[in-house]
Amino acid sequence: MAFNKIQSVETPKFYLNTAFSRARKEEKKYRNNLKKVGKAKRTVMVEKHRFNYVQDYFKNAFHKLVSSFPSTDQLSEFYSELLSTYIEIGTLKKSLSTISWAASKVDELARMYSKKLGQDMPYSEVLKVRKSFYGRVSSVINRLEKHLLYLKEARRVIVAFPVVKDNLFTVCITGFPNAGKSTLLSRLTSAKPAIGSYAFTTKQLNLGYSSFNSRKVQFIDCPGTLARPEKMNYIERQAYLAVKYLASIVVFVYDLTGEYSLREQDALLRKMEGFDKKIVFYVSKTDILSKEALTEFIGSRKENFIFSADLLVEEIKRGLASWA
Ligand SMILES: Nc1nc2c(ncn2[C@@H]2O[C@H](COP(=O)(O)OP(=O)(O)OP(=O)(O)O)[C@@H](O)[C@H]2O)c(=O)[nH]1
Ligand SMILES: [Mg+2]
Repeated sequence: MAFNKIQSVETPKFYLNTAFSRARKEEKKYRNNLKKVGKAKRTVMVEKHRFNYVQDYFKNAFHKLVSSFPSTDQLSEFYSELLSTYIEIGTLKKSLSTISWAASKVDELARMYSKKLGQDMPYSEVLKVRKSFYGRVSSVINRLEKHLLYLKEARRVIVAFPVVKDNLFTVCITGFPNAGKSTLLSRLTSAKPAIGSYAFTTKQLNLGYSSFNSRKVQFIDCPGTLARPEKMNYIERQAYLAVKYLASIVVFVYDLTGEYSLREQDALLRKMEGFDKKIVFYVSKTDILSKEALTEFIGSRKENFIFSADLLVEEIKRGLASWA
């Protein structure tokens, strides 16, 4: 999804100034090409050209703007829910359709006012027609203010969305803050995520890709504790939706080096189990973990644990092989 292609959104004043000042420049160029035409006829031709320019400007600028927004009906479930978390989709649609409506209204006005320009009209009358035309166009465009503001805000939200692929076998790496998720991502893929010795290092969804048996696999580093579903922050919300809609397998990273209690980590695991996805258990930092601690942990659990990235890859390959 090419969210970075969304055109920047300006104020009504900006669009009006641009349209009118460019129309004036265009008019000059056009006038120079009409030296052989009689004065009265030329005045009217030049004015019509100006009206046409304004008409085309809004048609093109607004078409470009509206069509650069993603079509909300064609979004995948992941993006659809992500978008509706931050943006009122009905308002977005209404704003976009009002912008398109304004372009067609300007089109209609340009035709109507062009017809008012008579062949033998004195210049003072021509100016009056232009003034009325510009006044009507300004009133249509000025009415767009709140819609343009809404689109500006929607754009700000949408361009920051992670660019995920929703048709690939996807491994979501989850676990408590500082557990080693980003480190694992950097071991499994060529991604170079930020790795910090403190919790909440990852502030965006880190994505990485690898190919196994010539099949591409997407890895998503999904941070956050998902502690309060109703109060999830921006990144937690993305992580939650990635697990819900994109994960083919969830890797749950346990950190036994003591920073967070097992009880807390287990609580996050319960939440992951709620998604009904296959979960693979990985224990990080085994290089600094005592053998006793590890043995005690494994002995107290019924799940199978993986301790190395290589063995994890084998597990992912098995999942990939049985994936449709
Ligand atoms: N010794 C050792 N340290 C590790 C290992 N994996 C991660 N770490 C360290 O643990 C700290 C946290 O690692 P990250 O990969 O940033 O952890 P994270 O889960 O992405 O953390 P957040 O982004 O805050 O959720 C860093 O200081 C890493 O260097 C490991 O296998 N062994
Ligand atoms: Mg991280």
